[in-house]
Amino acid sequence: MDFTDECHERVVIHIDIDYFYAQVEEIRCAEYRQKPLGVQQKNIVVTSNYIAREYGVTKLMLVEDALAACPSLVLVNGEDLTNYRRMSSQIYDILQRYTPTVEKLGFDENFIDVTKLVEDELRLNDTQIMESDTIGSVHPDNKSLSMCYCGCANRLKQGAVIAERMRNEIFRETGLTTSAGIAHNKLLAKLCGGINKPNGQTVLAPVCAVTFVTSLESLRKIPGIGEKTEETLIKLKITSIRDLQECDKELLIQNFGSDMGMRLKEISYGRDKSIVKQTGKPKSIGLEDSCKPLSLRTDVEEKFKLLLCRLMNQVIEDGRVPICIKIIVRKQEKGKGSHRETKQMNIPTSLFKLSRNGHLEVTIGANEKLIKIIMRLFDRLVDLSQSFNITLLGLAFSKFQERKTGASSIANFLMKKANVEVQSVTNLCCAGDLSMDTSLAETVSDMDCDTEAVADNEAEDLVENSDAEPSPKKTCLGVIISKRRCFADTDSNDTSSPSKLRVAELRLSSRESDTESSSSNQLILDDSNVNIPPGVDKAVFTSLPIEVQKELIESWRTPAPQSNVPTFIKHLGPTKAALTKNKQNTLHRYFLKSHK
Ligand code: DCP
Ligand code: MG
Ligand code: MG
Repeated sequence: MDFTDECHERVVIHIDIDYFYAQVEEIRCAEYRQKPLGVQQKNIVVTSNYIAREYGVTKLMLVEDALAACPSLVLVNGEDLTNYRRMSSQIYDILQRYTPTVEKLGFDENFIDVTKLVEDELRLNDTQIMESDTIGSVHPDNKSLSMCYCGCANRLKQGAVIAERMRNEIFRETGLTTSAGIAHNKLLAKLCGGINKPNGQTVLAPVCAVTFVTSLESLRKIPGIGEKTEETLIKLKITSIRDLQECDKELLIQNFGSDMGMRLKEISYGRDKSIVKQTGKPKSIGLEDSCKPLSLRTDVEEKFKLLLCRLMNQVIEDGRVPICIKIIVRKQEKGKGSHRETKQMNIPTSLFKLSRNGHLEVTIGANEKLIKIIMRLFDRLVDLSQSFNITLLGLAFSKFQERKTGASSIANFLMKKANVEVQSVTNLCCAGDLSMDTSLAETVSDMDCDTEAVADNEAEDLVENSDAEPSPKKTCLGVIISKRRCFADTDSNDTSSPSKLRVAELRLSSRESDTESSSSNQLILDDSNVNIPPGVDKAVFTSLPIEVQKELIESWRTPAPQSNVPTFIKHLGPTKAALTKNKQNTLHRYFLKSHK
């Protein structure tokens, strides 16, 4: 196999924010711009501005060492990640305007596959790059870029024009400068993005990929080669990229397994087939914080209250209603060392509501109720009759409901439930070998980890019956709808192909509409003196959101011609049966008693 041979069809951009946390602090306080600035978490300077870097202050340096290197260093506390998180998602949103194929990597990096966009722009313009377009630097030079005849030179240049546009837009809207790499794969885009930092961008000439990777000064420069992999490689006497290229492939496969072994071989030649995978919303939103040993329940409660306050802000920003909470506790026990335990339970959805403009809000008393739940979980996790020492506490929300198109829309009404049924364990990252509990747990909260698996049935056991959300499996309309294969695919808007749509994601829960209208649902029926057509299940009808009821009532008053499908179900798409038998396709049909 020739590892040097790779096609250059794709155009991938990697964008990294310059001195991220420190730059956010400079935006908050302009006077920091002229000073050496470091952002501190616990006793570590996690990053610094470029003035401080000139003094030798490096990322992840001990505060003590940083101050020794630069006595005039201004330190700001960066433990509250709210602003960083906000900027990070603002940038993600900006990039999403160009293409949905954006993959978020941590807080300050994104990969964007612009292949399609480039093709479209090249076709539309039918020209070479305009004089006025800036493409930034080319590594190693323009001549090398034009040495391949597959068309990659034009594609990459156009990609660079797009990258420049993206970076300008990010700067205009957030004030943050960024650096970018443009290449035919993710690995090279990330690597070449570092060539012109800060506030620069670089296109990599594909024919120079191997030379470029070989020139990297250490194995660790390659994303994917971490401390452990490097250790093993060194044991195998592989200490440089060139060694990796020249070693026997079988040796790598023996020591790392076939996938990783092959991958190491490929990346040593700058090859990377991995695709840019669109980042979805995280499966859990959590944070945790290490603390001095706590041995009183009241102290634990205080700490949980603080964590909950911060977590609620994150959930509100996220906009989805969580229906499960998990607590994480690190216990220190004599003779046993320290270990983490978790416990989770479902929470009432009534703790949250959606405002008229679709924003998530916390209902009155929600925090107090949540603290009660949290402490109930804590009491189950810790034997209070014995002395205890807690050195870390964490909270995470998971199992989200998503309302996509307004609080009272039919799509909202037929909400996603697949994740609720499939996902029983949250994926909060244990900081693991990463050093700073708070920041890192938050940064990578959607990654897999080894937290204790709490069985679904256990979580269900803990549900407070008085206020719990009913299971979607038990709602009759949900059953009818999924049987009838009526689809609400708000993502793709593709109603032509039922196979693409997600039956399992449909759900109906009368409690969902609690926040909006359930108390007045009955009224609409009584007040309007409506004759419900025979066969319609009144109970099901009254559990529908008011908007839906109104629209149905309207359609019963004035029988609609066949083509006059109520607007709220147009986007659901016709069922196959409805299309072939040419029956009236209205929501009405879905709750006729006879269909049960
Ligand atoms: N960060 C952190 N802990 C780590 C690594 C990073 O808290 N172990 C935070 C601080 C950084 C941010 O993540 O500001 C982004 O990390 P980068 O490695 O991209 O570093 P910077 O953006 O700060 O600097 P650069 O200009 O080199 O990209
Ligand atoms: Mg950065
Ligand atoms: Mg980064």
